[in-house]
Amino acid sequence: MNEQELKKLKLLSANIRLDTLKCIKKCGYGHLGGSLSIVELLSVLYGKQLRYDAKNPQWEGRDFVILSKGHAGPGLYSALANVGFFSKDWLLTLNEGGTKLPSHLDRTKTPGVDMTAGSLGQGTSAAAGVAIGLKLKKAEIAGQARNDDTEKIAGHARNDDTIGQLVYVVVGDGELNEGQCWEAFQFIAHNKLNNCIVFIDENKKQLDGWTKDVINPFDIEKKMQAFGFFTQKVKANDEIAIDNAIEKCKSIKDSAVCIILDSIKGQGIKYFEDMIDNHSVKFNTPENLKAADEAIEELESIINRYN
Ligand SMILES: Cc1ncc(C[n+]2csc(CCOP(=O)(O)OP(=O)(O)O)c2C)c(N)n1
Repeated sequence: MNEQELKKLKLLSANIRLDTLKCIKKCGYGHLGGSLSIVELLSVLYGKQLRYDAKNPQWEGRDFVILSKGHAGPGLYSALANVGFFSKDWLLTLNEGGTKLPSHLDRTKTPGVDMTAGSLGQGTSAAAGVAIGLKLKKAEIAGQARNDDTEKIAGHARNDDTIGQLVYVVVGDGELNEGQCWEAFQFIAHNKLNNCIVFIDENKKQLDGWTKDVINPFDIEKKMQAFGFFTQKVKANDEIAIDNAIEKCKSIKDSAVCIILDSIKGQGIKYFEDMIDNHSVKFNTPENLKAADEAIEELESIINRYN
């Protein structure tokens, strides 16, 4: 990645972080911690890696983004608004009656949202389905599909070494408590769905506290390896590392791929990183409001410096 590209991604990260904070503050409460921990990932996806057309969100040739931890909607909305899917004014209607931006994702309401999510775990199965569907479609286009023999089609797709449309699925570490995740991972690994990049946002916390204290996922990377995934672990605030890891995934032909994001809940804003209970943050105390205003000021000055 050259300096110009990195600057563009840093600027996008700062804007996504700023807008996430602003819209949750305006709403009065919301899932700040888990939205902030994926800001740099969203920046690399929407600023560099993804194929999309913001003016035609349903474009058939697009890559799919499935934010399985659907409560992090405000982060995704801020990314979508920053790359032109809809006006930034919409962000200030977060979770209001009649809004197009509900706190949890709804693909029937928001342009650019590919999967309705909020009930944890389900996005992993949807991602597996979309990924194998894309493989089958490609095999069909290539003329190798036989409608009467899906086994054969899947077998062929497995050996396919060209990378076309991709599925990017983002899963929380607390979300791994859902058995459905592991069922879907098995399917993705068994079918060697290398067109589905599984991101696990390991921010070490979930709703009720530390993930290890609620239901310990133990060593997530080792578990994904044991399930048959090619894995990489990267710092979640490092756009270059995330980008390189995605590039590496794209070169893997013969197995499923997973990137574990070593992240901090509340990432990028010290006050919210340090807040013990930062899953859903309420902006109803002078301390939280002051911290938000200071962070907004700081992010705006970072953005001005980049511009
Ligand atoms: C099936 C299901 N069970 C419980 C919940 C309640 N819930 C919402 S968020 C959350 C914690 C998720 O933790 P994690 O995936 O680590 O998200 P992050 O920390 O990144 O916000 C829980 C248990 C839910 N949304 N869906």
